[in-house]
Amino acid sequence: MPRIGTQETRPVDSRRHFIGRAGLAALAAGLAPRPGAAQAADNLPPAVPAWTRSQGEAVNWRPYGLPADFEKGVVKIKRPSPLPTEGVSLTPLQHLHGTITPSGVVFERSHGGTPLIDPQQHRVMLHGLVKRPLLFTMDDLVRFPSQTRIHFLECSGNTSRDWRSPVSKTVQESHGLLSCCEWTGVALSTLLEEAGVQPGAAWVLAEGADASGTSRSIPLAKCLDDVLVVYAQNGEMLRPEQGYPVRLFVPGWEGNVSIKWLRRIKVGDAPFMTRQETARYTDLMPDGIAREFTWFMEAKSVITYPSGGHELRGPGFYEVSGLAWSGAGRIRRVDVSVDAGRTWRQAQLQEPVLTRALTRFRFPWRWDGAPTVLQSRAIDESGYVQPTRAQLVQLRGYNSRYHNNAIQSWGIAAGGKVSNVQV
Ligand SMILES: Nc1nc2c(c(=O)[nH]1)N[C@H]1C(S)=C(S)[C@@H](COP(=O)(O)O)O[C@H]1N2
Ligand SMILES: [Mo]
Repeated sequence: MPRIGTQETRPVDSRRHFIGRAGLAALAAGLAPRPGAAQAADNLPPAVPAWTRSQGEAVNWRPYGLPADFEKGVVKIKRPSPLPTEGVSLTPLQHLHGTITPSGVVFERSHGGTPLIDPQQHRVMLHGLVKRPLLFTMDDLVRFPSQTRIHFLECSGNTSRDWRSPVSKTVQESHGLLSCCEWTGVALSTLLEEAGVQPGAAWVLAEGADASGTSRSIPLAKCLDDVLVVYAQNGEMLRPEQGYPVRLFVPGWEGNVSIKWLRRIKVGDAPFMTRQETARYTDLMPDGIAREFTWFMEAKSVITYPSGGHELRGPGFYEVSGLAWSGAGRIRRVDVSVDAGRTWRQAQLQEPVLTRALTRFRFPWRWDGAPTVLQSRAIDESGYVQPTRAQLVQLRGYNSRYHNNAIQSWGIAAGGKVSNVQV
């Protein structure tokens, strides 16, 4: 039997170093042994594998690169909805490494489908309480001084389905309305300066060009601080689903205000009270009164490995890993509990820890094989501590759906099965 290096194995417990060839092929595929996997033995050392014995695909065989065919399970999934154009697709967080979400698997939240906009014909209008109303072409926007920043984007409906009971099976289902990209564009303050904001201006309306007419009001102070009008994502022009050719990006705030397919910016002296900030995206409190304009995404974290649907292969060493983020700034600390919240120890944070960006944490754990519950808790630079589910419910009751940032619990069963639980 071949001996495999520790880099191949998870866990790296010494008793698990000796496994069969079918097992090795299964490990390489990251799956349970498949039928026919035994023939793969021809490709195992000391044999020279088939792919080494002939030339590979031609250089530039695919002028736009794609993931390997073996990674075809790493995809977004659409949550069932009555209309094909209204709903969400979810980021496969359990399959991702590091902190940047590849553009192809960035979740989508769209209320009227993805409009296919010709950038030559697209205009961004800037009007209202300004000295000079302006109409920008895409060339105009790209010509302005640009900025590039890495930020997370989270829909405030993320994790909303699990408010009462843990219905989500995987971290993709529970936390997949979350992404982190490198965004490039022009500061909204630059455009506002160009137009000249008039005295009395206090709010800005942003409106999309899609059929949903999604529009939101944002305080002028935030717009002058760090809001971007972005045209690029992870080094290339925006994907159509993410707002091509141009969207607003509002760092740290609920995803809904980051208006995609941006067509209009209007400066005013009061909030515009659009549908998306009155009938939707408010938080109904236990006393029946709805909080409005709860923009901030408070500190939150989730363990992505191991998470719902994973199966641990016996007792031994595991690197627990996950993501933490806060709309208020940088993550200061992440604690992990491997005993259902009774004791907590500090996880390692991957540098660089950026403001309002996903932060990867890691925590070494030796599983003794007994059933337990894993949790993570984020603390941000403002000192805010991610609440337990009980604390969140105590404060917010069961009336509201948005802004569920409670601590997530993953139950580990005796046989190693990982599932979504609430403690
Ligand atoms: N024009 C427009 N902008 C929009 C939306 C939309 O439906 N139309 N959805 C909003 C919501 S609810 C979220 S969470 C984010 C999602 O951004 P993404 O689809 O790029 O992940 O876009 C926001 N901007
Ligand atoms: Mo959203």
